[in-house]
Amino acid sequence: MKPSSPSQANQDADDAKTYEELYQRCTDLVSSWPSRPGLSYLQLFRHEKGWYNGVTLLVGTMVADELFAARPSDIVVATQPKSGTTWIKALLYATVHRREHPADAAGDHPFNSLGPHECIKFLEYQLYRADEAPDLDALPDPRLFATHAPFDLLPRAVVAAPSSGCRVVYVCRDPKDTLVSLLHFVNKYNARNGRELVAVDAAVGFFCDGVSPFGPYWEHVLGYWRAHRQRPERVLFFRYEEMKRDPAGHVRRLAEFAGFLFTSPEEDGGAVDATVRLCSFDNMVGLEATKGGSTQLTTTTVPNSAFFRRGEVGDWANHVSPEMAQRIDAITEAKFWPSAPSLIEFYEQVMVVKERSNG
Ligand code: PPS
Repeated sequence: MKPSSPSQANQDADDAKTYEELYQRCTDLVSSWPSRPGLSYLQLFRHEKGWYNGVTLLVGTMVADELFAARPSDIVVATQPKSGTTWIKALLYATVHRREHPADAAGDHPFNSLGPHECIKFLEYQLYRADEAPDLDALPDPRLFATHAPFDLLPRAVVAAPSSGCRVVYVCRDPKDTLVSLLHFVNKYNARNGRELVAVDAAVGFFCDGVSPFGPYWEHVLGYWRAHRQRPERVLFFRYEEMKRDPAGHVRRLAEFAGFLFTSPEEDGGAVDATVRLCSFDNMVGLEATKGGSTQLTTTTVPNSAFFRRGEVGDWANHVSPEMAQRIDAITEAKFWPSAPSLIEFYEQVMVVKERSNG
């Protein structure tokens, strides 16, 4: 049987002598693993924990696992696609770098020329690429990284905390809004490239079967939730909906977690609110870097504007039928209830299944 386990594959790759050789060995392995279409414009490849869209991201994850050397000051943003990645990257970058780049410095802020995905890069999409090994040693502390990988596929050096000391910030979002956001993103790509669009019922089917990028959705959330419960000082766990409700509170928690607490003079001077405003959907969407810039993600050049659509809670109701929503909510309840009742309690506020079964 062909291997579909990154850890097993990494054992095979251990004797690779150069970066190129390691990358090629992982590519050869992943290319032989089972694949199928799913909620992506790329073929999805099966690994022991779920599905990855395209060979390159899985290879990048495996190579990062082999080579990434964590520092205690590192902070890694972890999310599933379309859960609030762009927003949390902006908030973290703006918070950590506020001394050299004050949030209210209008035209001078790096966000005017760089999108959040260029300020905090993905390990698997942008850093561990085919062409050359990234030179991460040269980066000053604190280094900020991002990943969409499930917790179990994080680089071993990240999971090795507390010896590495590295911290993780996770954001999750109502699966229905995550799915709808992803569907729009995929279909925008399909439209740009003259491909057939994915219908919403097919998208729901893929999502519920777990055949979505870095899916299944529920296992991804649960992996980070368990890690957060075990080591809250190492894994911060945010919900997109709560960030929308209280962005300032989340900026303060983020700052404290990252070791960049806002001082009293900063609080009095409105630095928290300035950070919230700078990173708000309405502000970011109007920046030149968003309107005219793009980000290279593996081999795809993505216009930065594609990372912004509506930025609302509950937009799913405009796209997903009540029956489809009920199907997703029933899975959420079944998956989260045994090990994460407080997560289900939270998501019950945005679920239709309870209301229907009560009514
Ligand atoms: S990606 O491709 O994984 O990085 O996408 P991600 O950033 O996780 O998700 C994109 C959705 O997040 C919304 N968004 C925001 N919401 C609130 N505030 C800010 N600043 C913000 N920036 C992006 C974006 O509009 C996508 O959600 P939808 O529902 O599609 O609008």
